[in-house]
This record gives sequence, structure tokens and C-alpha cells, in this order.
Amino acid sequence: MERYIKENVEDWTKVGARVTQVRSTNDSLREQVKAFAKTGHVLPEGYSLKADFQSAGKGRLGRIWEAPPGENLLVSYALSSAGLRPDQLFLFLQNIALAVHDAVAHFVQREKVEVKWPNDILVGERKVAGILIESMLKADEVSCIIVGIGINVNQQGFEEGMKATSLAQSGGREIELQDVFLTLTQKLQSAQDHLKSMVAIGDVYSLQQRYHQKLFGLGELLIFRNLKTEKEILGRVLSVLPSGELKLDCGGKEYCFSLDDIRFLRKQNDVRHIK
Ligand code: BT5
Repeated sequence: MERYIKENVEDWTKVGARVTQVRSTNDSLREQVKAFAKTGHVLPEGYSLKADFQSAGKGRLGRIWEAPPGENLLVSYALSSAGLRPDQLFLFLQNIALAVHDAVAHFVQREKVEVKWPNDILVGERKVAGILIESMLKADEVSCIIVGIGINVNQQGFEEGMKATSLAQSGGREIELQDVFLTLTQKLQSAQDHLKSMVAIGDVYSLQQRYHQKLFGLGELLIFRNLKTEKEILGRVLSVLPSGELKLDCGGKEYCFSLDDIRFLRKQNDVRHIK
């Protein structure tokens, strides 16, 4: 393992570790945070764990994140909650999604880069990146947040029907994984700094506004699956609430759905799925 740790870090790209193979970077980083805490230390904010390959990469709600060895960026960061309460964590997620959006947009010239609720990044309506956020609680307070990010960088082929893409597929050329890592880390660091100052002055409106500007499908008719009833829902996307709920207009009635209630399937006239 190649590892680099410092006490006070001004540049997050300078602290972290890189491993060849791990089950999940989120799980391993959580273990490292715990092991550090036992010795009375905390990992510096922005400490990252990168892997060339994950044998059990995780998505949300028990789903799987797949990536062939060495082709994509697989990284987890240990971040602070930026002064947010546990019930405000969706703001944290929105801020991270926008930072990943900006990092992806840095490498994409022609196609539109969007955020799909709650936290996927799309290029040309295909998924290029996913984010998995897991908070660690201590006495009901968020002590540390593990932010796992997978960005498809040089992968060329995806499972049929997955509706995924990579930076290389969209740009037509290979990209250095380290360039993507450095860009992502810098975007995350400035986004986290910005969030802390927004929370300090109690104004997070601009964050929500920007999230809506980048939101895939806003104002459009989309089809979702209700994860409890397994039925399909057709609704026009009205907004995303600060709680993280998605507000839909379903045939003239407004409904709010939580992150675990529904899953996006496709636009009304699109037969392919984004998983
Ligand atoms: C996510 O979940 O999109 C969060 C993915 C987070 C992955 C990172 S990698 C580093 C860190 N360590 C981990 O163990 N995880 C994080 P979700 O919204 O549930 O989407 C998962 C779904 O995306 C799967 O069910 C597949 O349909 C699809 N999928 C899997 N691999 C993909 C890929 N490489 N590109 C696009 N879609 C993919």
C-alpha cells in the first residue's frame, strides 16, 4: 500500500492511500477511520483511499458498482459534516454531487453534464459517475462522512441496457486517471470550503439553486419505479426539497418521494433504462 498522511493539510491531493485491490474503498476507509480513532487520532479531512479494483464495489441500497481493473476512478474520502446536523445531510450530498459534476465537466467538451436525483452524474443522459455517502455517527452527531465516488474514465464497453458511458467514450481519447483524481479532489476541497462558509452564514439557497440548474429532467415527464409497490409512476419533476425528497406532479396532484421510495427508470418516450 502506498500511503501518505500529514497532520494539517492544506491540499487534499497530498493525503491518502492507494491500493491495488480492496473489497470496497468505502468499507476500508471506514475501518481506517475507526482504527485511527482508537489511537486517539483523526484522519485529516480530505484523506482519500483509491483502489485500482474493487471486488465488492457498492452502490446505494445494496446495489453493486462494477468497474474493470485499472480503467476507472474508484475513490473514497473522509470528510467532516461541514457543521451540518444529521437532518441536513442532503445539503452535503447536493454539494458533493455538484463538485463531481464540475470535475466530470472539466473533461467533457461536447455533451451535456447533468446531476440525476439524488446523486448520479450523467453525460449525454448516460451515467458516468455514482456517489455513495455513508455517515459515521458518534452520540447522534455525525463524526465523519465517507464519500465514495466512482467515475468511469477509460472503460469502453458497458453491459447492454445499462445506459452508462465513460469520459473516454464521450471525449474519444484516453484520460490519465491521476488527472481525474486531482481535478476531483480540488473540486471537492473547494466545494467543502464553500459549504462550510454557506452553513456559517445560514444561506444555502445558492447551493439548491445550482443543483436545480444542473438537475436532469427538471420540468419533464419521467417514469419511476415505486420500490415498495413495484409499480411504475409517471410524474413531472417539480423540485428537490432540502430534505432530499423529489416533488413530482402526477396527473395534477403533487407527491413527495424519498430517496428510498422510488427509482428513476426512463423519460416518458425512452425505452432504455438508466440504472
Ligand atoms: C451509485 O449507486 O451510483 C453509487 C456508486 C458509488 C461507487 C463508489 S466506487 C468507490 C466507492 N466504494 C464503493 O464501494 N462504492 C463507492 P446507485 O445509485 O445505487 O447505482 C448503482 C447502479 O448503477 C447499479 O445497480 C448498476 O445498475 C449501475 N452501475 C454499476 N456500475 C456502474 C458503472 N460503472 N457505471 C454506470 N452504472 C453502473
